[in-house]
Amino acid sequence: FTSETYPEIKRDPKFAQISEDHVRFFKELLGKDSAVIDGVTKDATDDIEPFNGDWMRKYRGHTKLVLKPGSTEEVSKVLKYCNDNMLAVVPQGGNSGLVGGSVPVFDEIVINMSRMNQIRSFDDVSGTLVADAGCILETTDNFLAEKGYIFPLDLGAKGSCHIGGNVATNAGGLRLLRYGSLHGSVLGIEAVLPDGTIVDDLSKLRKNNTGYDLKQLFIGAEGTIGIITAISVHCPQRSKAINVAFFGLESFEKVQQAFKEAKGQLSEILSAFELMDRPSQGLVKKVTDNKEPLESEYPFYCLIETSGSNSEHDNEKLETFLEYVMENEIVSDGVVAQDETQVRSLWGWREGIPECLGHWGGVYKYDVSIPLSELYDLVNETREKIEAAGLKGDNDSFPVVDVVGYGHMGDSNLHLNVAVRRYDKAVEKVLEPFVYEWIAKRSGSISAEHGLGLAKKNYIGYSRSDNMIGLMKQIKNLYDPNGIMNPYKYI
Ligand code: FAD
Ligand code: 2HG
Ligand code: ZN
Repeated sequence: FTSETYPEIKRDPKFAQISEDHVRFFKELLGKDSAVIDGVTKDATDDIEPFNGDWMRKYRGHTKLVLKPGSTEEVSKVLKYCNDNMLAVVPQGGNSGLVGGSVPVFDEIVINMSRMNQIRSFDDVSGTLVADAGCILETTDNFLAEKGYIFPLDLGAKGSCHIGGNVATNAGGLRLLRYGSLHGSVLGIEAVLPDGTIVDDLSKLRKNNTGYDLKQLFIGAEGTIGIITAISVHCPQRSKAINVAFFGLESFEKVQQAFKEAKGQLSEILSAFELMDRPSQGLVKKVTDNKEPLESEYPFYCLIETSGSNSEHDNEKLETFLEYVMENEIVSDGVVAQDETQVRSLWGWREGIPECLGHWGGVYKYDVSIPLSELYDLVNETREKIEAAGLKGDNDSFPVVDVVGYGHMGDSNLHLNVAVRRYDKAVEKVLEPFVYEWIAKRSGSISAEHGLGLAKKNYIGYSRSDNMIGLMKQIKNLYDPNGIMNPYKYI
């Protein structure tokens, strides 16, 4: 999946090659040792390769220059210089993105945000946090935990992703069901446009109906119109009572019934409802060899989390719910975590899936949104097609290890993953455009939460009309007329 395997992408000759003069300018601006990793003048202060490759080891660029600005003013000077000199750039946060958006395609300069990692302010009455874009999600959430608050987003890559990267991708994660989308909880944004303009929209207000809400354009833009340097976000109170239950179920019909009952009976304390199929759990078992939570195997598993302020009240509700779903044979077996260690261990069976699936070499990933009733049909049909093509088996002569489905049931968001021993054109031919056509027929989304990046750039038309794509291009041209921001990606 390097740029060589996308023969249709050619380096745009309008972009300048990085010269020693450019490098000299950046070194003077940012300071040689802490801020510039340089392969142009051959005196790189650090290994440049981790900035060129993505988390999945699927996409690899060829940058020779990584810049780490330490302030909004520095980001502004860097971008203005790049824009004036037609140097293409890629904004990079924690580099945990799953669509190849955070690494260069050719020699674009990587602007890595890790040095901008300070909390700017926190108001413990309103719960409003203002922080630099390069703060790591987990570190930020630990800071909030001490104050009794929680970041309104959680995901498996929390230890490495940046809050700026989360906003740039409009990440969804494990508790969107409870806290909603970042489009709602982000109150303000500070960003820099390619010409160096600082967009100062770091509002702390929940209500502000004074014209266009321009910050929304940066949420989910994937670094194509500017660099987010800080965000202001509304953080909810951290719940004191957390319960986690893990169930085995006989059919996807029963999963849907369980979800309906969970919403009805647990209502305001329900904070996550996650789905895992047997093949996904089988692969986690193979990789970790941990003891599974339930004695028997089931075709489907659900993880339910409740968060509330009164453990007695929450336990009572959860017990009533459990009795109901067991008595009515909606759920076949289940376990409730008894302590914090068990909470983490149960979550491990869900959060550990992406990492375990990569164990055999590669994964074809589809992150889709479809009406709930049909959510799992896509996995069944894809598995049938892969098996019929003779591509799946237990030994090295077969490229496919397994076809699995899991995801954020509560948000109708399925992760269809095909774990492979090697990337293989025969597998790709079965998967595409089949998956995209299947989604388009149901008016679903080909990217529910990971974005488009490089991976999905050719498929946006399956989820957006020509009219919508045309409007997006107009916005791109307005904010980035020279096209230096994250080129060759989706727009
Ligand atoms: P990067 O990967 O560095 O960048 C992602 C995109 O944002 C790129 O296009 C980049 O150019 C742009 N960007 C980054 N920072 C900025 C900035 N400051 N300004 C402008 N543009 C910027 N995603 C989900 O939605 N839900 C999940 O549950 C989820 N779980 C994951 C679990 C694992 C194990 C992994 C590896 C990934 C997961 N992801 C998930 C995907 C990924 O973690 C998210 O997309 C995350 O929000 C990316 O943040 P990042 O800082 O790593 O950004
Ligand atoms: C998750 O929900 C992430 O675990 C990753 O969004 C999904 O790797 C994937 O396909
Ligand atoms: Zn996800």
